[in-house]
Amino acid sequence: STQASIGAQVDHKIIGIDPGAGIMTATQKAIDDYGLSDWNLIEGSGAAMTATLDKAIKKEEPIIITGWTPHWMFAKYDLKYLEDPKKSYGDAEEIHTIARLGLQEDHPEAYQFLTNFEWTEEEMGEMMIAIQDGTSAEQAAADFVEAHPERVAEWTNGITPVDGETITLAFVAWDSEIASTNLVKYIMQEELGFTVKDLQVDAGPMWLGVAQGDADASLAAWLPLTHADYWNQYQDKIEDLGANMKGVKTGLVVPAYVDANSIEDLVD
Ligand code: PBE
Repeated sequence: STQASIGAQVDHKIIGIDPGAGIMTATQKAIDDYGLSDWNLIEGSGAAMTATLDKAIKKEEPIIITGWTPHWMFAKYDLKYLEDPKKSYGDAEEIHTIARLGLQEDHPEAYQFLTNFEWTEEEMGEMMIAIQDGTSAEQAAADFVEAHPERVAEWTNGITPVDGETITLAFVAWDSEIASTNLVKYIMQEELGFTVKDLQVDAGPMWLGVAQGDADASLAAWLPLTHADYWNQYQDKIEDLGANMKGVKTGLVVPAYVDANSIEDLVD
């Protein structure tokens, strides 16, 4: 007997995240690019997606999710990206720090620190896994700073601490951005004298908030592809402070036991 197609096995569902996430737009594009018109992208959140993934893996059931790296799920489970020969999810993706216009003038020390801050997937992984294991985000940031004083010294080199200026960082509750935002908040508060408000919002309001100056900056801009729509809309009202991480990735992800290797394998 022939095995059911992967589509039939998962009811033609791709488990997505919050509707404003760039990976949702990219997945709609993949559905078009690969002729997957009978598939449905399910909206939810990052937390709901990982909960659904965990359940499926415990039962060894097939599942397809929208996934990204860095993410603790790759340390916890045996997962693989589906190959994307049509590059619906882009290529060399980076996470950028973006700032409101005028930040350099109003808060030069914050501007300098945010421009300096750049870390690696491995470093973020330390914090993400600690948070996933139950450490609070704030404690994970404190532990990271204690473990990596030389990195903190590089990022803060030459910056004179301020006296109680307030900075608002907008972020979306994706696990990667919870880690970066909490680390930057901790260093700006503990080492540089700022009061930092972390403002949790959806992706659209995050970009709009920085463009309108309601937020001073965000560590959560995925470019050039994932947030291309937001970038095209707001680039004139935002300053790009450059990458805070290079070599990141998004795509469709499955447990290693799923019998598919490429998005092309999803065609019935
Ligand atoms: N992500 C994680 C985001 C950016 C960070 C890949 C889920 C997105 O798709 O917009």
